[in-house]
Amino acid sequence: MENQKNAAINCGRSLIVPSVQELAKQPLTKIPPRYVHQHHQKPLLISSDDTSTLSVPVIDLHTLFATAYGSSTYYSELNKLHIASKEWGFFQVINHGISESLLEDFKREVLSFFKLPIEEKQKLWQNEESQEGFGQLFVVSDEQKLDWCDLFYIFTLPHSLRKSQLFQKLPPILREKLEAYSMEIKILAMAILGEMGKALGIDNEEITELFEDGYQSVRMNHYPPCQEPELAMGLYPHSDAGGLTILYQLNETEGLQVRKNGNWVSVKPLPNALVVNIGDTMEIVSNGVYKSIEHRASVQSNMERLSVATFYVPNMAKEVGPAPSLVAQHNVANYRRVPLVEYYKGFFARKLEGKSNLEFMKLEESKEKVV
Ligand SMILES: O=C(O)CCC(=O)C(=O)O
Repeated sequence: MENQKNAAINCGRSLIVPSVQELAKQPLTKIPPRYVHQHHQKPLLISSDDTSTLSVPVIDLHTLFATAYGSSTYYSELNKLHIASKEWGFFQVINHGISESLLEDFKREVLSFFKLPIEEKQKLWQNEESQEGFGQLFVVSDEQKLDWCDLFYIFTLPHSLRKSQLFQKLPPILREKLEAYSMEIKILAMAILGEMGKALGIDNEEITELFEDGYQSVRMNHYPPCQEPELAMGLYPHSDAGGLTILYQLNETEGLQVRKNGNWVSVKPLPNALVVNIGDTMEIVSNGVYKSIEHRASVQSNMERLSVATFYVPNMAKEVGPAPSLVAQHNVANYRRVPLVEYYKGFFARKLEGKSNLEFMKLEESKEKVV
């Protein structure tokens, strides 16, 4: 068991890269070639009459959590959640139950954290053994293009897996707020997963058993202003490997873009809303009914942007595969079943690129589908 635990927090490592925030402070007119991405695709420009059909759906969680189960109001909101998860893989949630004061306090601490002098940040930089800390993720070669982003990555739950020496080095108020935020996000993720289970017709015990003692990691992203935003990429297009990701956009600067019908649609930050997206694991658990959608982050010439993504993942000691109750309903399994730890090692060992890790999990129609 101990080995499984250690494997879970050591799914791989990323090459150490310099701080983009420090680079962005220099009087450059051009960004270094390592940050220039070719084939940049502009976001879809939405005309005013298209806005309603081309913005990520908004779900009112109070309606789901507090309305009588079985009422038409409840079912109508549950149906919105179901359609959003099937057709967008992304939605924003309002009235989610996390207090405004906690969100504000956590935001303030994350903003100050990224303002620490570089000498202080270096004490918290990733190292040869671990991808936790400041740096970038998924950097697997010296030739690979880099994102215009500094991140701070840390495992938060379960407590037994935390790197206590890293936690202890965090500024005390940030540590306290991160602790509170991560507990609230776990409660929220479990509640949303429960509603998804109901919408999909998955036995409740299956959701609980898979996710209850799940793993959680937090990725704080800082995208500095960029001299050539049309050439740089804040975060390369990817889908998330986990069950659910809950994203807090800390300021009003737009940047998150979601792939929809082959175009990029911007997710406008709404006050006190959180963005939820389906990860590859949930796509697999839903037997492909829900979709984990590619997304990316763009950068701006004159404004910084900050976000915090929390990844909620089943316990690594479990296997990932389609929920048995859904396979029984669908009469077919569309994905393999593998130990989660194997699945995640594959994810962290690759350059972050589209949905490449999920492809490996898909069963081919003609040969391998099993009931
Ligand atoms: O900053 C964003 O909006 C996107 C963050 C994200 O996709 C991630 O951290 O994986």
